[in-house]
Amino acid sequence: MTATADYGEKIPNNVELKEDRRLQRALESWQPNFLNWWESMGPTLPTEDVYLRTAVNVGREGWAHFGHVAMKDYRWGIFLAERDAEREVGFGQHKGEPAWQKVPGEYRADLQRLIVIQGDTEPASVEQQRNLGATAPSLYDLRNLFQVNVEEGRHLWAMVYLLHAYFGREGREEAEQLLHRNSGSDDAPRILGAFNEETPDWLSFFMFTYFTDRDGKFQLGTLKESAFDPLSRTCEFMLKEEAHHMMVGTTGIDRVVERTAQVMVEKDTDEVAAHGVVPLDVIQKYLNFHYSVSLDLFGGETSTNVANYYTAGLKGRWLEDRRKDDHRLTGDAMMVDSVLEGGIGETEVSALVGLNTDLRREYISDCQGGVKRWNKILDQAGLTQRLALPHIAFNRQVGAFAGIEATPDGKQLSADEWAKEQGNYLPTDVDKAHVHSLMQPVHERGKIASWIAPPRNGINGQPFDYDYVHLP
Ligand code: BYC
Repeated sequence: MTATADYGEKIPNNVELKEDRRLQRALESWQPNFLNWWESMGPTLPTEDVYLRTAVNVGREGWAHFGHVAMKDYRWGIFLAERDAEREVGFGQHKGEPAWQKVPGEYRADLQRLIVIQGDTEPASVEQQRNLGATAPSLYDLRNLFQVNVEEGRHLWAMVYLLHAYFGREGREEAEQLLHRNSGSDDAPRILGAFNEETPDWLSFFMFTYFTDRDGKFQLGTLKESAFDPLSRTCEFMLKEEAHHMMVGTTGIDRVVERTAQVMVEKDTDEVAAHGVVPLDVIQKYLNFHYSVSLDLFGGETSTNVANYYTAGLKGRWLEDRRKDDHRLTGDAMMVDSVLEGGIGETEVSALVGLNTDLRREYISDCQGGVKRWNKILDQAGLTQRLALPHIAFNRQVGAFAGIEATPDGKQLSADEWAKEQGNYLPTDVDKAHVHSLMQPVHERGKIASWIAPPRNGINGQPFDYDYVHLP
């Protein structure tokens, strides 16, 4: 196994694909289907080329190459982090055994399911974002969108490689289905809820890359712990690419908040819609929406699925090796969020069954980081208004709170009250129409839309007014 990718091949890879002719042929026959999917479901804005980062190496240094590339010629490849021959299973009933290089028969169905769910989200996000190019606020942002898109495409390749290499005919069929299901489709929708929502504007895009890509970070983090070593190694490398996506979200929201704050101070009012920016309360509603649908992605507060995955060694905890316990959890208990007779509270359950809650809590505390940053921007502008994460029970469709309604402060509401009040908490048609009206494309070098501040730094040391994208 080499760290350097073989770029002479049709499919760039560091898994010595040419040594396995059957697998190589299978993947080479999937490749045109992928490219067809990219052409028909990928970015709609025609471009000549884009200043993209391409993975060329998985080593600690210099894994990425930057250059202008025609997007359809992007070298989607298969990259796994280097193998540690000594690696052992870190948790569950197989703790201490050598990590698996093949899929044990008894865990085949569960592993395949996890890989399919992960794989399904990657092309879904490309589909959700496909029309955003037409309304990009700058060439810098346009380039970032496309970088995210090509990398999500590569993450699909990562999962398809595992399905082809380790799951036989069923795996190949699942790989076809990953291109067949589509975001928002009535007949064959994507598997998880958030990936069937629209990403119709750039505020949604930044919220998605902040909140929903961050679910990706945490889920990949738990799959990186997997006893199934090829899955672990591919997730490790995907996490490096994922970091850029979250940077796009974090700094994107920074820049929206910064611009809104500027105008609020300048005009000395909260009512800034007429001044061509997004009012703070609308930013809060978008945040409420994207955060709550992303909380749903962690599954139920209690889940026997997750307990089984952990015990089997398929899916660990976030930063498993930093946890100070026996990494088996068979006798342990924990408190999970729940609906009690008197209101919203906590219930004690076995620690294994509560692992979705454990991961969701890690995620929530990471999300707080963004809110802190954005509030600092408001503070520095001299404003007293603040953004906040809504309550865990707010707008949930999956898990313990799916059956109740609650305000962002966590006050329970009847269905009638919710129907009357939800427009105060979630984007209304009027809010969406206003955000939509701001989405005027700025495709001129060095220029930026009125509703967002320019970035502090360009990409790879290039200035903001660099020619990040060449349009026809
Ligand atoms: N929508 O036992 P439960 C990313 C289903 S994002 C619809 O609590 P479990 C990315 C569930 O399937 C990361 N259905 O669930 C981000 C189950 O159905 P069945 C993606 C849902 O299994 C941005 C039932 O409800 N990766 O990478 O403990 C851009 C009971 O649920 C939903 C993964 O998710 C939902 N939200 O946990 C690009 C990792 N939630 O079996 C990429 C792999 C649950 O009863 N997936 N259901 O028919 C998993 O680890 C787990 O399957 C889940 C669910 C965390 C998703």
